[in-house]
Amino acid sequence: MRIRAAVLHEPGAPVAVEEVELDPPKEHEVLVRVAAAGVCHSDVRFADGELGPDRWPMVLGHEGAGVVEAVGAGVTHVAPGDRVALCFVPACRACRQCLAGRPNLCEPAGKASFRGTLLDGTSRLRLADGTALQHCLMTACFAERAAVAGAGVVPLPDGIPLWQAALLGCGVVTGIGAVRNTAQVQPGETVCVIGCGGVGLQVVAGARLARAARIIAVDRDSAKLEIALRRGATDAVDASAEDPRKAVKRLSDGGVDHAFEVIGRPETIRLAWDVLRPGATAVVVGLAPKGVEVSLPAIEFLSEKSIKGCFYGSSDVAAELPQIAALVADGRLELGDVVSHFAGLEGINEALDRLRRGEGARTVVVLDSELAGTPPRQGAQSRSS
Ligand code: PAD
Ligand code: ZN
Repeated sequence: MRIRAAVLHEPGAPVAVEEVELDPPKEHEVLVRVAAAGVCHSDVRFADGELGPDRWPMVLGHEGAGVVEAVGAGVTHVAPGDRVALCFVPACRACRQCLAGRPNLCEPAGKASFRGTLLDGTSRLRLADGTALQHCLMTACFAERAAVAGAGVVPLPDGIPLWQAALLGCGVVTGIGAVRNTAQVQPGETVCVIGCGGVGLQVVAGARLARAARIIAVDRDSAKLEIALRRGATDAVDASAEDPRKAVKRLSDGGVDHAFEVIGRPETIRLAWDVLRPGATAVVVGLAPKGVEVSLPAIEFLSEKSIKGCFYGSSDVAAELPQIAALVADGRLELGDVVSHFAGLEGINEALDRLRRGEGARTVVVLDSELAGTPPRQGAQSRSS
């Protein structure tokens, strides 16, 4: 079928919104009518060619929600008409990482994701001239429809509009999972969140849900720091106005138990390290461009500080996303407040530019306004196209 999609032809050029061909789902795959999709800084990394060569042409988008339209043979956990969130690691449940309890690091899913294909190594997407298109993180949801792996759709409970559910499959699962699973923050501990964009604001909420005693939000945009305070941060540090290293150390009485870096830059990864108390851990959620290196003062390993990576919140998304959606449905986790802008598919370049400039928390691209549901008037500041 012919669908409209946001296509990255080559980094540096604007993303094109055009008609492409989408083949029907094969065995163990699902066709989803996309309702809405969030624009994440990882999309900027792809669009700017920062994740290495050969990652285009590609249909972008990896955070979204919609309604199942068709299922391939062997898919039994969803049926046409079901509301679903998209998940970009369709875990095989059989490889050594899956069997070791780390389905976010599923090996076959990782390989396909890196190739830009679905799990069988082929693409369902083509340009009008027949050129195969890559699927961004096996999701490719800046498009009217998406063909994805069966395990790439997670059924949603009622009571959560799809424009909000669109955020679950990347930013929310990653941010909440970073706190719960990667860092395992305990009640009463002290947390610092460096970078309070679409993902960092979920880390803040995760820390509140984990009952951290002190949650210090760091950003250089005061608008996002205000949202962080509303989501449970106890302190805000404007890195454009004061030295964040000194401020966090002062506020945490010498250093925090957990520092989360949610930007992907060497200087802020170093900052996360520097604000730790002895024995504490820095978690790097931010995705740095390929080739970027970080240096640490090695003598400080003597104080038993550690640093660890985080992919997809170290989460078992099929199990945890419904639990997180339930928190949203019963009012314990707000999602609408992180949405700063709505856009149509044509607004994608503007949304990517806003992220490059550090403006706005999350843009939600609405592909089907009827399915997406109506956001409250005061929910987002503007509709950019
Ligand atoms: P974003 O652009 O919405 O947020 C980044 C925030 O950092 C913005 O609020 C900026 O104002 C702020 N910022 C930038 N530079 C500085 C600085 N020097 N000091 C203080 N604040 C600063 O991005 P996002 O929230 O969509 O994504 C954040 C990162 O997380 C990004 O690198 C993305 O690729 C990565 C990511 N990782 C995973 C994962 O699985 N690890 C998943 C999803 C996103
Ligand atoms: Zn993302």
